[in-house]
Amino acid sequence: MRKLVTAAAQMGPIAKSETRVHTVARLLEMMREAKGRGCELVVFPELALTTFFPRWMIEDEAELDSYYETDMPGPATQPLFDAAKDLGIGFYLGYGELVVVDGVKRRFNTSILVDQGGNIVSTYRKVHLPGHAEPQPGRDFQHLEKLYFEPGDLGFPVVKAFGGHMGMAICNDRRWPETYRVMGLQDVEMVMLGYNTPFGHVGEQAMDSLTLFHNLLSMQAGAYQNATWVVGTAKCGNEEGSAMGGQSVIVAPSGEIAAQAVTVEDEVITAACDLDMGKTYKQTVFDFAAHRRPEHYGLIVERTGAIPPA
Ligand code: CDT
Repeated sequence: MRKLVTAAAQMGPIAKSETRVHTVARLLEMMREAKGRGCELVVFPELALTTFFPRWMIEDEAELDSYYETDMPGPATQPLFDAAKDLGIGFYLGYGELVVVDGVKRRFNTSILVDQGGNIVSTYRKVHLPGHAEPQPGRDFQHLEKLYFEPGDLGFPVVKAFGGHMGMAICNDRRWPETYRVMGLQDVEMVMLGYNTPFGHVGEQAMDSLTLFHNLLSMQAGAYQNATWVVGTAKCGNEEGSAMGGQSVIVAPSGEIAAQAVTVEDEVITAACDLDMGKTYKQTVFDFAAHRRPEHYGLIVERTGAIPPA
């Protein structure tokens, strides 16, 4: 048994006016709570340092820039790294990343994995960006991730850390089987992901009522089909008038839910995750080397959109 006691530190809303210092204080409090409950790793949400700004069309570049981090750690986030080292607890953190390359600003929806020594051991940039690149008329809230971020350019790295094989994804990535399978093929043992999932984003009442069902469905399927733990952490509740789903979960490689949040506020859930638990599946029904048939999977990488038969 390789036990990794893990927390998902769900966040309630972050107001537009909330300072980084205040938000980081909320994260630190949950980090300490997780440590007190025996955790070695805590998973925070996507864009955990600010309100979910892609809901608005922001014309002013300085205002837009204020939602991104140019340094990691920076002055506001250094306390998280210091606490990781002092307490001996690692963390996953999602944030907006702004880098300048050859004089050009590049923006990514990013997550990092920080070890118990306060070192960044992996960086991931969100691949599957949802929403639109232009504001949609008639909507109360936009979803402008395609305007404010470019698709990640780092693939889906899996690294050795915390005694296991650790991978990351961000929000909408959790709906795509390719996300998990690319990591499954690197023998991933735990996928950490943060999310902000507004209700009403599909614009259809019937589908909207299934938002929470789809949240669990996608993570439980990804966990089971790749025999990996999945730790999914929400930012949720009513944020600036936009209601977002909670339901943070820790899913076992069997697809079963080991822990689940019951509020839409700051809430720490934990599970003692045995990183060896996926082995039984990986050696039998999901023995990839024995059973996969990649010669028949070409379309997955050759084709993006579906084309009906002639
Ligand atoms: N943040 C994010 O990726 N949210 C999406 C919902 C919006 S789709 C327009 C998600 O998959 O939860």
